[in-house]
Amino acid sequence: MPKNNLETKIAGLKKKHNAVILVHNYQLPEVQDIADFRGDSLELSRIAAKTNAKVIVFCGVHFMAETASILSPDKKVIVPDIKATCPMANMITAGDLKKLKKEHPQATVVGYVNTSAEVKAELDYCCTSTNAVAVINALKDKKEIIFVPDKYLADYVSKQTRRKLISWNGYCSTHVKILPEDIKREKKFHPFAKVIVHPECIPSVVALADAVLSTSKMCQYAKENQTKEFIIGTEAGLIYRLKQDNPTKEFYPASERAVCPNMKRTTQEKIFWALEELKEEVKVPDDIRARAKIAIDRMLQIT
Ligand code: CIZ
Ligand code: SF4
Repeated sequence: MPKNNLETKIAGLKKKHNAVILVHNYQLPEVQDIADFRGDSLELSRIAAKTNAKVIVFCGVHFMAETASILSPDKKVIVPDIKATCPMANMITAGDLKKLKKEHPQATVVGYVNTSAEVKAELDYCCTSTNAVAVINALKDKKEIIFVPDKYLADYVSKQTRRKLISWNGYCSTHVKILPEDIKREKKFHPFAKVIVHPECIPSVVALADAVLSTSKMCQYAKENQTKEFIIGTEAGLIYRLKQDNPTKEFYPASERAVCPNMKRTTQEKIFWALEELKEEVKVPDDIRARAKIAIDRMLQIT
C-alpha cells in the first residue's frame, strides 16, 4: 500500500508502463519499502528474466542492471541513478583481463558477478558469492584458474576448495571497513549471537565468523537458525530486511561504517523520475551480451 503521495505516483507510473521495481538487499529502507522483489543480484536478474513486465526498474548498482539486461534483452532495464556503480567492479577492465589471460594462456577464467559486461564477455564462468565455491569445485579437471576481481573472495574460495587461484587486486571498499576488533567488540556485547559475514570481508574477519554467506544465504540462515541474535558482517542495508523478515530476532551490524555510498544513491524521488522518463536505460550491446551470457549460463548449469 502506498504510504505517501510519491509512493502513490510511483504506483500509478508502474501500472502505466507495466513496470516492476527490483531492489537489491543493500538499498535504503525507503527503496526496499516499494520493492516488488528484494534479493541479491542473481535472484533479481532471474526475476527480471521471468516477469511479464515490460520495464524493469533496477535499484542497485550498474553491473546488476547489466546482468538483468543480459538475461532479458527484450525488456527495458532502467536505473534511477546511472552513477551508482560498484568500485570493485570498476577495479578491472576488459583490457586488464585480456592481459592477465595472455600471461596465463592455459588458465580457465572465473569472474565474480561484480564485473562489467565487457569483463564478463572475457570469462569462461561467472559466479556469485552464493555459488563461487561450487563453481570452483566443478572445475576439478582444470589445471590453472584465474579468479577476478575480488582478492578476498578469492582467498576464501581458495581455502574452501584447497585450490590455488590466480587472483586480482580488487576488493570491496565497503566490506574492508569491517575489522576483527568490530567483531570482537560486538561479540562481547552479544555473547550468544551468531556471527555471519560476507566473503568480501578481509580474511581476519572471515576467520572469526560462524558462517560466511552471501546476502541471500544470510536471509535463509537467519530464518532457519534457532539462534535469536546475529552479528551481521555485511553492508548495513541488509539489516532492515533481516529485521522485517524475522521480527522476533535481533540483528546487530558488525560495523556502522559498512555503508556502500553507491547503493545509497537511489531514492524514491529518483525512482519516480526514472519511471516518468523511462531513463536511464542500461542495454548491453549484442556482441558483448552474447559472450557474457555464455559465462552466466555456464554458472547456472553448475548450480
Ligand atoms: O550478488 C550480490 O547481490 C552481491 C554483490 C552481494 C550478495 O552477497 O548478495
Ligand atoms: Fe560494490 Fe561493495 Fe558496494 Fe557491493 S557493497 S556494490 S561490492 S562496493
